[in-house]
Amino acid sequence: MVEEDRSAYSHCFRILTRLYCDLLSCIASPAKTPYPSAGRDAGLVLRAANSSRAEEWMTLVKLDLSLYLVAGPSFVKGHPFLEAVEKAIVGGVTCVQFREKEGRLREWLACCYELRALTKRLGIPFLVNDRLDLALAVDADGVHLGQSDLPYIEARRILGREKWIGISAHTQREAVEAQSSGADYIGVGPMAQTNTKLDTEPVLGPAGLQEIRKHVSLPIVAIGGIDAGNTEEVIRAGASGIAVVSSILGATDPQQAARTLAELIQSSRPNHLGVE
Ligand code: TZP
Ligand code: MG
Repeated sequence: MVEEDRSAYSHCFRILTRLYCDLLSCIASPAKTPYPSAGRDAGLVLRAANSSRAEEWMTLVKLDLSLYLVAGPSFVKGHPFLEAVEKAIVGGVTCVQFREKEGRLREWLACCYELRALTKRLGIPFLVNDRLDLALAVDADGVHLGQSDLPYIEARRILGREKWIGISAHTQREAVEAQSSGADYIGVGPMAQTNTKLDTEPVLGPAGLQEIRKHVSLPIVAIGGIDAGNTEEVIRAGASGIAVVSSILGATDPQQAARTLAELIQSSRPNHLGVE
């Protein structure tokens, strides 16, 4: 095969692959019904979800980190995974991240397609933990990277300027570095002991978060061992939002669990009416 033919074939192959992916995501989200819950603007959600232009979705959807659900099938107890995530969003989750360590890449890919379709239908952002390949494959809105993952600069080069990139930071130095590199937000934790992730850094707690907050203006999502009992303390320490796994996905009623946390977040914000 001559070089020209080879390049024409590979061009066609890329186009067909793209069409196939678009077809898959259409099949995965047949009903573009927005769910105007949790104070979201139904008109905006409808426009964004129905938009065939990826950049229009990215300009219309807002990265609201208030109640950030970190979700993977292995963390759900007693409910079908997608049903639990949908209920949590209806209850007030404002952002979803796919994070899974068990299983195979192909299973994660299928799961990410479904989460992409669900979050688009309900009008909230969808990010992928660690894996840029998965994020790009399903056209997620961004990635969340740890200190041992691909550095920000390479991730940004691969993802382009439109996507969001969050970085985990455990120390003041890592937080300042993430901010100056250009990250969109940082994840700080653990706030308390957690059984969900076994290789965590030592507990930082709200006091550690408060210290980091003094040195960065970037949105901070607190993570690790957060539930209804410590949400207020964490928000008052300066977190823009909380990221949770078990207090929503391990709850008997994920929708109610999300609602309770969303209400606590609202009422704990320093500028909440009657608070300060
Ligand atoms: N990163 C730091 S702690 C943690 C992750 C992903 C797990 C949080 O899970 P949970 O159940 O909300 O404590
Ligand atoms: Mg990671």
